[in-house]
Amino acid sequence: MSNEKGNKKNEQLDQFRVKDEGEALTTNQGLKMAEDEFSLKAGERGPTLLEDFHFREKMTHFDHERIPERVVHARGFGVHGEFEVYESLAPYTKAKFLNEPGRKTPVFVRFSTVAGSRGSMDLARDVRGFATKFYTEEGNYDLVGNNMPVFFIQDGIKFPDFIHAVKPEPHNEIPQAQSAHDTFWDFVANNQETAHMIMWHMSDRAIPRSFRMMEGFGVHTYRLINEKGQAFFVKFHWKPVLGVHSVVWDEAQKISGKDPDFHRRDLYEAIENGDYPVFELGLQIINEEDEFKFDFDILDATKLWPEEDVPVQIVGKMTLNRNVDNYFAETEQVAFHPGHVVPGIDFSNDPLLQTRLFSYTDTQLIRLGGPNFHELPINKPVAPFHNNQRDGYGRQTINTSPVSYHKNSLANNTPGPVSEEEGGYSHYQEKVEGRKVRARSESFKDHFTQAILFWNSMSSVEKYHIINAFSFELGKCKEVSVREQVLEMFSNVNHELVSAIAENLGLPVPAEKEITYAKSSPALSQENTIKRTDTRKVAVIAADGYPKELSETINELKAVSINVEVVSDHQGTIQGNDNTELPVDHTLMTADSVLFDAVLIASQKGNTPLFDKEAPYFVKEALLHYKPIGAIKEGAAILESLQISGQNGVVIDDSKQFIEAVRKARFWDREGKN
Ligand code: HDD
Repeated sequence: MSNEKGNKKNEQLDQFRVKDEGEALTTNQGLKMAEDEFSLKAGERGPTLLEDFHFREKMTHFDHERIPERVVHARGFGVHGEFEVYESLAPYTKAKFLNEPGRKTPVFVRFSTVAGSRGSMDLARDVRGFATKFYTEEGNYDLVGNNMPVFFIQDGIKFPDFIHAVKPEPHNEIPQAQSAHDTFWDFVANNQETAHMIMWHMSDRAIPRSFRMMEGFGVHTYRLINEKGQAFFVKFHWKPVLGVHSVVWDEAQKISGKDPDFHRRDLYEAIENGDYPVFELGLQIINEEDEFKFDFDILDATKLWPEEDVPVQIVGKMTLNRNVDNYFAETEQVAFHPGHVVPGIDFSNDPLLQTRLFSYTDTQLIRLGGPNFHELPINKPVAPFHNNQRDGYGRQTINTSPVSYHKNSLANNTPGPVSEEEGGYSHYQEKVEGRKVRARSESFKDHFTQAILFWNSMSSVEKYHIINAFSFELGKCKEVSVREQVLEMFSNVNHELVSAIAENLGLPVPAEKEITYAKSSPALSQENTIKRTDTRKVAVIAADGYPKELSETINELKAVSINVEVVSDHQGTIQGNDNTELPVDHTLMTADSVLFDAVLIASQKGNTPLFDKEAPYFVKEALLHYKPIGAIKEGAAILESLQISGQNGVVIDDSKQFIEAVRKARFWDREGKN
């Protein structure tokens, strides 16, 4: 855990931290209590008395311990960190935290899924929220994004409809944290602006390997404003230095049972181990005069800006380096809002963004119980705040002045607005004119071109996964009409895609449409991502009597920052044939192949039947999930018995090659061989 000095947010939080260990038990009034196990009764066997203030206080507090979960993104995990720019971005923005290299701005990041409840599993097929709060000297700036660069709808007035459709169906509250049901797909087919986002949602991006291995996107077009008042359209990106990686769907479903906390555990452990996740901030910038130069409308949140056309400039980095002290106080009570901006950052007219600017404060009012949620320690800016807002539930600030209005003479007209030069926020004076209408802009009406772009950009393995994801999801829909409508809709994207899904569903293939759009964007394919060994997790399966080469191999793996965990048939330690000892992290009962990136097997037999039964199964499952498999000495006998020794990514007695296989992560050419 990093406890940086000079981190203003951390210092501020310190004023609120309380250590209870070693202290006497008191009531909330500070009264020490002599008894906490028994309620106050009239006689030892008599009824409990109303007089028992201690019981009443304890029980009342407990009865009120829960707050409503977030209406979306209820399941999440937050961590602290810091952000710095590499070079001043003054040519684009006057935001101070983006102007000073070397200045470290404290951040709090909450990752989440969208549809599931607070206790749902991490590995749902879903979009991941990626919300960052920068505690800047000029006030809090929130970049509330996702791990996909586009969205399901174009106008936020449809957000309640969309969320109703994806959440568990209202009559029976089934299914939890899944889009594989009728109402979701009925919404999709009848709101075809969803087409592009659905391609992302059916892709591997919806089942990340780790929060540390996914991109983040601000999604909307925002504006940057520099000191001279010039404006630039901007899209924000977070690029993980570990690359973008996913699990496979079968694995995701199994992880959901074996470890529903897989993603939060992964992030928590990485930070505790000092493997701080790093994301680089990227900007795509379009000059104001180029607003109409593209074959899509840059205000449409269902469109991305292909990186090959508008390059992503890497401008800074964020390091996540501290876990929270208390989940509820920090992660549950943190309140993000795309409308929390600082001078130099402004909005565009994207109608999805515009509606979000209303929703976020509104939702905190019910979730956090009133208008003073900005005073909660996690939400409190490090910049001082002064205004004439007063009172309300849970007010903590003690405003001492009798004057709580503006304008005034009694306090010399303070607190009062300050000029832009003095840091006052002033909205970008965009010229707008038009009639009041409820309508979709003509320029928002192409729903399929970028869905095609996405499909064209996928590798054949990624395409195969998309076909399977559609087939799974639609296969779970009961209404044939819904399945048919979706097939018809996606025949606008690709014929091969819908033909394969139709075949899996046993439905007629929709008539082939003429599709001429042939562009692709290599940046969209995960095949082209960074591949590294750092923090990849290898299960070493070994038993007493393991070969002497194992210790050496483990050292080699650790030298390239691979995390090694020993899995055996009993807890405690195991002894090698060279009399070395290894502590056991898991047994074959408590660990499972889906929780690791690769397997290294060093023994053929254990002391218990558990080894004979589970070790080959462990290896076989890793094989079916295309993962690297290594064997040392007699461990190879297990590979022989499974008849897999010749396959790609299966390495015997060669630690260098095994490390290379771990770096590569998956061996897709095994498809159809096992
Ligand atoms: Fe939203 C939460 C991201 C569209 C209304 N949203 C929420 C969170 C993330 C996003 C990451 C969780 C924040 C946290 O961790 O506490 N939302 C997005 C993105 C969108 C988007 C990237 C499209 C580009 N959202 C969106 C629309 C609306 C909302 C169109 C409504 C008009 N979102 C909400 C909300 C939530 C929320 C109801 C629920 C909890 C919260 O705000 O604090 O206000």
